Amino acid sequence: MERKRFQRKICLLGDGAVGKTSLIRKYVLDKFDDKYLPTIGTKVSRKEVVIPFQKEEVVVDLTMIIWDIVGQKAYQKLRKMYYQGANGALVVCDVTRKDTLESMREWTESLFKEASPVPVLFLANKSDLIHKAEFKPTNLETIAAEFKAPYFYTSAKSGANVNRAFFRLGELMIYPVIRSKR
Ligand code: G3D
Ligand code: MG
Repeated sequence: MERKRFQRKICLLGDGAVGKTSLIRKYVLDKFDDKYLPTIGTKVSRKEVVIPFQKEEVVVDLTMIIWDIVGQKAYQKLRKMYYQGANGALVVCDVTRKDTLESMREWTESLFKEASPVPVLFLANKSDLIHKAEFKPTNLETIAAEFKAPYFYTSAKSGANVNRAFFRLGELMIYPVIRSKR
């Protein structure tokens, strides 16, 4: 198995209080790496993940640089810096608030304007509160299909699908590079 190393920037997008910061905290166990960048209202964390590509006989050591918007109403200028150079994104909504599902399109389109189309993954977070859900899986599936992207139900509280979501995004970002070099 050949070993390769990559570094990629990931952004978390979505309305306020959907659980972006909580998802990052759950995923990034090592909080020592957290850095607060007050000038751009953003917090940056780092996570190392090993992704095997069996068929291509390559194992990838991926460093994910995960960006979290701290102030939800970031100025347009700051938003640009946040998106710039993004290699992928998790677009997050809250299962208990349908309006947060509907604004996922806008979030995705504003990212694609600044960072050109990159792999995205749609997350319906707070799946532990599914009994209070305001929309159905098909509603989420419809939006994900529009962008030809996968979707997951996650819970930053229980941890359900959190690792899986970041890992899948990692695969989506790296696979084209591995495949093109065969
Ligand atoms: P944001 O970064 O998208 O703005 P936060 O969202 O991560 O700050 O989360 C907003 C609130 O939702 C927090 O509650 C947080 O604990 C809660 N939350 C986040 N993810 C989940 C989840 O998966 N399940 C449940 N039940 N709650 C979640 P508070 O009370 O601190 O505002
Ligand atoms: Mg936050």
